Amino acid sequence: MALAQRCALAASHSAPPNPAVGCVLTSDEGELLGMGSTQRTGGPHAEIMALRDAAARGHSTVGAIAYVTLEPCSHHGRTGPCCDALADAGIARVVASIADPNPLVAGEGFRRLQAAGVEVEVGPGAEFSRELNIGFFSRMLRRTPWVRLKAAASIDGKTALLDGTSQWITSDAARTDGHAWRARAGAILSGVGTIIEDDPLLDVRRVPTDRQPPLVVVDSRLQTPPSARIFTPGRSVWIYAAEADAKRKAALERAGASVTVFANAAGKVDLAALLRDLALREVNEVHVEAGHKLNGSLMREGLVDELLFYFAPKFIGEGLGLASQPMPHGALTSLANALPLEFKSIEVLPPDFRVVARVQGRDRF
Ligand code: AOF
Ligand code: ZN
Repeated sequence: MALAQRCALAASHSAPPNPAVGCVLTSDEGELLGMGSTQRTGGPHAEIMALRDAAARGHSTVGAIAYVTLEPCSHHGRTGPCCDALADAGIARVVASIADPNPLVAGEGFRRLQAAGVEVEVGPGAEFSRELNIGFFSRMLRRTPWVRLKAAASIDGKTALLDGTSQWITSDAARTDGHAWRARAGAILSGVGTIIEDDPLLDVRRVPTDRQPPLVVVDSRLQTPPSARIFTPGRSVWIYAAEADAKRKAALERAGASVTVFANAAGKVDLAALLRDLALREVNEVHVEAGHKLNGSLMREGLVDELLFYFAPKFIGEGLGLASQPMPHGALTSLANALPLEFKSIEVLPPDFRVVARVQGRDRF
């Protein structure tokens, strides 16, 4: 299963919106017969790749064991059912980490395998598989993506100088690591303020990938310049506005953007509706890289599931913070009311360090 997990990890940049899955086939004595990973959307699933690999190596899979990090699918989606392919290939036993939360599968893959006489064991590596695909589980079970907010700050929690200067607070290793998190996301989300002030690319450059996540821009009044660097050929830019002036909308559409209007009562973009819309567009994980205002709005509305914070060994003193909107009930008067988080990991990326902190209980779905 450890090898199947490595295969799953290898698929994490290219698999979205599909879950990243790995599959390893062995003989019942444990000889490796074949292995595979989920391919890009519409391509073969991990099980099919592993069966093909075994065939290419000249191995029979009759009586073999399949280790797979997710329940083999039972439906006809963009590809055919993997459970039938495994049974037809003579697999005797399937060891799967966890059931597929896709309602089209949800245990049916296991039932079909058992009905075909295949022995099924479920559980080994469940936690790994769910974490690797937390966005897919979120979209399938909550109908909204998993939202991870990334920020880079000085040790005293400042993300920019008072004049907005923020390049660069953290060093190379941390910035490359940030690109690896972008690469596994279904979309990268930012605000019009960041686009105007920094004219960033917000793409994946520092790690290998064969897929650029679409860029989502929260832009209430369509102020994104059509000349911004985010508009590069082949990349999707999805702009969400609260009102859409016809001329601006047309200009942005000419630049390659799609424009959607979702206004809330305050005349701002309805962020919860935006996220639900991203789930409909098959976005599993949203990687937020925005300024303190949009960060603050997302925090205030309780829409952030996880924080991905990098801290540099620098002291800024007076500067801009991580998130700067008042919380819904104003300043807290009791620490007992602070949003409870749980540190999932703390890692040193010299000279900086990275903290992944999750809103307590938010992953129970
Ligand atoms: C598997 N093995 O490697 C993956 C699975 O549209 P399709 O045919 O590509 O199906 C996508 C669905 O298949 C996806 O929503 C999830 O339920 C399952 N993913 N299943 O057997 C795999 N990636
Ligand atoms: Zn499948």
